[in-house]
Amino acid sequence: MFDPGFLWGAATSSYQIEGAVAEDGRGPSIWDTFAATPGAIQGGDTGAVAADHYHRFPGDVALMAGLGLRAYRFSLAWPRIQPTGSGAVNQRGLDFYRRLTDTLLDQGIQPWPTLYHWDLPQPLEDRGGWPARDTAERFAEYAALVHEALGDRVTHWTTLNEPWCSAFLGYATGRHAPGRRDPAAAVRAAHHLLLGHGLAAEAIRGDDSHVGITLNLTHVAPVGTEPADLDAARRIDGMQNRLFLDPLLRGAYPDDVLADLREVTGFGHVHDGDLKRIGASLDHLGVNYYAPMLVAGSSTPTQSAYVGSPLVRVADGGRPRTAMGWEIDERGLLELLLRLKDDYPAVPLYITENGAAFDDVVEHDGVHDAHRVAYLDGHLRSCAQAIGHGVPLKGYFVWSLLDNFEWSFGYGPRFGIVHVDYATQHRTPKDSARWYAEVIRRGGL
Ligand code: IFM
Repeated sequence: MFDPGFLWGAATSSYQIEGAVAEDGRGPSIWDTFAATPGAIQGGDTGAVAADHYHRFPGDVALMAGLGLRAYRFSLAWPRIQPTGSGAVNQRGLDFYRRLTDTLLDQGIQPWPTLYHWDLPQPLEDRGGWPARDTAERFAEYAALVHEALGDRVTHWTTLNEPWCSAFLGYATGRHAPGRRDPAAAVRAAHHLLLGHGLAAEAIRGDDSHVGITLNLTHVAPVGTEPADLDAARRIDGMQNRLFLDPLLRGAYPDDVLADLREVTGFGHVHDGDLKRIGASLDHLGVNYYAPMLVAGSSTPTQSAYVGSPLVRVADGGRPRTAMGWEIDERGLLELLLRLKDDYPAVPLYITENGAAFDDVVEHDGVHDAHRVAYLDGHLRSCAQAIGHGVPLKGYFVWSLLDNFEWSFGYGPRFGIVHVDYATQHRTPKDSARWYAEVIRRGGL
């Protein structure tokens, strides 16, 4: 079960909630540019206003306190702090995060910042973006600046959120900013993101600082026992999980994944010493889990984010789905946590995102999101089971505190436990928020 020190939290990210994209000296990010590209985002939505958290953060922190949250995971917008991605600090941007952090601390809520949740300063993309090695160096410089400013208030740092998405959705499929479709560039980006993590961790780590990274991991299973299905599962597990876990926790890329990727690119971009820096010990690992993946071999080549593995298709597990079309299966989370314990050196784990979008209906007496409550309840049960099996799981952050900008899907999908009326910016805690507050109050289910 959950021990009394278990960290109960909720998560958001800068571009998804802040708005105020041109205020107080913030520079443009790749998401501003991408969102302005016709056809890139459903409904032509952008993060220009989002949930207006930049102006409303005191009220949002009061809401968090009302729910009894012990921690709040948010991200810092790099272009607020370094508008061009390098050089001098924009003090007004940094001050926003200082005020946010202080307001959280005043309410007894632990600030849990992520340094990068996808909003790369546009000038760095113009100089090559993550496929260029220099971006990793610039990221470490930015991390050091933020640490210098907030290191007396923050103990737990996360370098990157979901580098798989940054690399493969951003540079291979083009579904995310910067919208490039260049598989070889995506593979280089993945390495430079990991390198950026390693360099930033070196810059931050010290007395009171714990440094982690958040990965979007999943439980991958084959539909059957045919060799092609087993190979599909190996490949997808390799690209989604092991390509990141192995260098971080074992100091080496998995040989089979390198072999799969040789179809796409060579590895001249991996320099001597990089893996040593990437594999320097993690103080914690953040796990984002939403759905399992059932996969099969395929005879028809398809282009997907899984570059180097065209003969794979995602199969239907026949389970109920969320509004994103993602299958609901909390057992996948249990399998994933047990696998992390069995296959990798022990490291404190935190679920840094878990949650679901559903088609919420605002009624006269609130938002009765029973599906979301059931989803969260099931996944927390898996967490409790995992702890019972000895998994070092130390905390859980619901995705998300607020309804927000869901990237290329715009404002359609609602993941929040708090409803946001985007016309008025009025916040309404959903039934799931009340349910979660009660879980926190009781210290468990
Ligand atoms: O909204 C995203 C978040 O930014 C990263 N993880 C997945 C969430 C739901 O798609």
